[in-house]
Amino acid sequence: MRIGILCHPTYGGSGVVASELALSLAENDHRVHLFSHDMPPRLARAPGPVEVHVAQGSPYPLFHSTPHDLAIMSRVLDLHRSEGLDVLHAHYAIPHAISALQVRSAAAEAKLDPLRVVTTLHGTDITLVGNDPSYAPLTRYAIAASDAVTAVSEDLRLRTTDNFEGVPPCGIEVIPNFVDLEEFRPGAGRSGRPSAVHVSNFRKVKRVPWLVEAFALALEQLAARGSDAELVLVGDGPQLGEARRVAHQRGLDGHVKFLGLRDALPDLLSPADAFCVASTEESFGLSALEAMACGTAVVGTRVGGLPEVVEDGVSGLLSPVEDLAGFAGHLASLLEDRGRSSAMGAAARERATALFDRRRVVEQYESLYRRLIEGRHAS
Ligand code: GMT
Repeated sequence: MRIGILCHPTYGGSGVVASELALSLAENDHRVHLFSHDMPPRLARAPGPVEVHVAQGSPYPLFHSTPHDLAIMSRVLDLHRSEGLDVLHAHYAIPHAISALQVRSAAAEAKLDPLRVVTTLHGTDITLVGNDPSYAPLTRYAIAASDAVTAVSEDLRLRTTDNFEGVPPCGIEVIPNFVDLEEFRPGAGRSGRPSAVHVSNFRKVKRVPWLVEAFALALEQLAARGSDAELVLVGDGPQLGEARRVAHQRGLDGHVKFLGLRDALPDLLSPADAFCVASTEESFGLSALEAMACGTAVVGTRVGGLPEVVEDGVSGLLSPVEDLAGFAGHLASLLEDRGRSSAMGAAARERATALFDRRRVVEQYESLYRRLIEGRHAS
């Protein structure tokens, strides 16, 4: 198949899913083009035969900001005209689904080969951004007009049908995120000071300062029993400064390590006794899945699709979103009992293998594309 993928060039989340999907499809001998306004980091360091198109547009004094979305649409249309595409797969509704639909219309008007638009909803494109009154009408249109819509969790599918009245529930298929079990695998084992790790873009929704507070409470419990631990924070973003301030105020300078953006995720995830996710919203939790594949149990909040990824009490421990003491208690229990954290980590790896194996999930996308091309898709 000839497949075009549109995505945001993000370090995590949808940018990673789109890049990994592009690489896997190319490995399966499809012709794959990826379009973005910058190079997605996961793709930049991969050798796979995906053709990447970075379109940024030209600045002009009339524009408040350069409309790179239009430049991307132009590039897709040009490629469809010259080489032809069967499917255009938009990751994140705003603006990519709209761009893909516009290209589909332009292609139809020019009597080019038919183009099927698949939109994958990732989370905040429905819950925070897409639901905002300034974007909601367009998000509703994107969902209704796409040839197929997928959501990365059952929770997100339900939220979409609740938030966007009139979208038929059967019209949204759940295709979960996935992980490469070869790349993300358990390492040599744990030794030294017990550690918890967190990876994110440090946006408000991830609540990293709250996580540092929870770690401070956990450390107090551990210290009272003569134990010690550290928290490793990977990533960068708007709340990095506040997280640093909280760590300093709580006297945690020797216990919290800030590593900034890193690529060597398996090496950072696999030695940890726990992976922490303190988000107020999480449609799936891709980094939690990557940690699970590395054999690391998750301490998290019971929000969104996270309970579909982490089986509470088996592959991790989940607590209500405002329960700081509960979260801290879970963290302390895994940091002080290596036997328990290892057993949960092994269960986490098993769950990642059984449900979220890259090859199996990529097949689901291929099957959806085929059904669309053959005109067999129900909606
Ligand atoms: O968090 C975001 O706003 C970014 C978004 C994305 O598109 O990168 O993340 C969402 O998509 C990821 C990939 O499907 C999911 O693993 C994340 O859970 C989801 N983030 C939220 O729902 C907050």
